[in-house]
Order: sequence, then structure tokens, then C-alpha cells
Amino acid sequence: MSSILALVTLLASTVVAQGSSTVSMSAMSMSGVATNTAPVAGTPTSGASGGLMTVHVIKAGNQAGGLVFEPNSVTANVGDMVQFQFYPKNHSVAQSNFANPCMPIQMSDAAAAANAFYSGFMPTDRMGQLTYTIQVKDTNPIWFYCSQGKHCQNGMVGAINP
Ligand SMILES: [Cu+2]
Repeated sequence: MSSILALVTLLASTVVAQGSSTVSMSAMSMSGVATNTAPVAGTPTSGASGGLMTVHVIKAGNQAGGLVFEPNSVTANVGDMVQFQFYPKNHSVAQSNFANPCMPIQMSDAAAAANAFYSGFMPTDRMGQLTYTIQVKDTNPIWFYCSQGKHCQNGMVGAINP
């Protein structure tokens, strides 16, 4: 649990930013972390644990109410973090695969169930309240979608290292 507390502490101490940033945090072992704290900052920080880590920010939705992830594709190195920042009204992010882009990956690939990520629904009325962060474990493509209503069918999909 200490790694969860470390991440929450980090997120709580930072401010809103866009794009990639480099921050320091301790190693994490879980596949994803949901928080209701402030998004990751754009300035490098240092911590007792040492080591720098890149955080890629992806917006789930946008101010215009679009059914999109922005950006919908990022290139990340092993060990990098990807933080989803949720816009109104109620989006989610779930891991899928290329063949079944609007289906939880564990439904088409039982072997993926152990590490599949899903944020759960993130109802919010303003940006900055809800985030969900995963760590990139390898260089394989990671596909994801929003499981709300028909958002995926309307194009709310994205990928890491496609
Ligand atoms: Cu959505």
C-alpha cells in the first residue's frame, strides 16, 4: 500500500498541466490507480526515492463534450506512466485490443485478465477532479476505449505504442 500512498501524495502536491512531464515517484506494482486529486504537474520534481519517470497525460473527453481521447495515441517507454484526466460528464477508460476495440480485453483474451485495466466510470462536472494512472509494463501496443454508452462506437478509443 505504500506505493499507492506515494502516488496519491505526488498527485496531491502537483498542479494541472498538459502533455508529457517528468516527475519522480516510487515504483508501483498495481495496474492502475484511480484518484480524485489534482492532475500531474508539468515540472520535474525530485523525491527521496530518486529516479525520474515520464508521465503522459491523456484527456478523456474535452471541454466541448467531445467523445474523444486527446491525444488518442502516445508513445511511451517501459516504466512510463499514462494518466487519464476525466472531463464531464461521465467517461471511463478500459483496456481492449485491436481486434475488439469496444470490448474489455479479458472478454476476448482470458490470459490478459490478470493485468487488464479499467478505471470504472468517472462522473464529474469539471476537469481536474478525477484521474486514473497506469504504468507501461512493456513495449507492446495497449488499446483502450471508453465503456460509457456508445462512446466507443462513436470513436472514443486510443492507443499507447500502437
Ligand atoms: Cu466516454
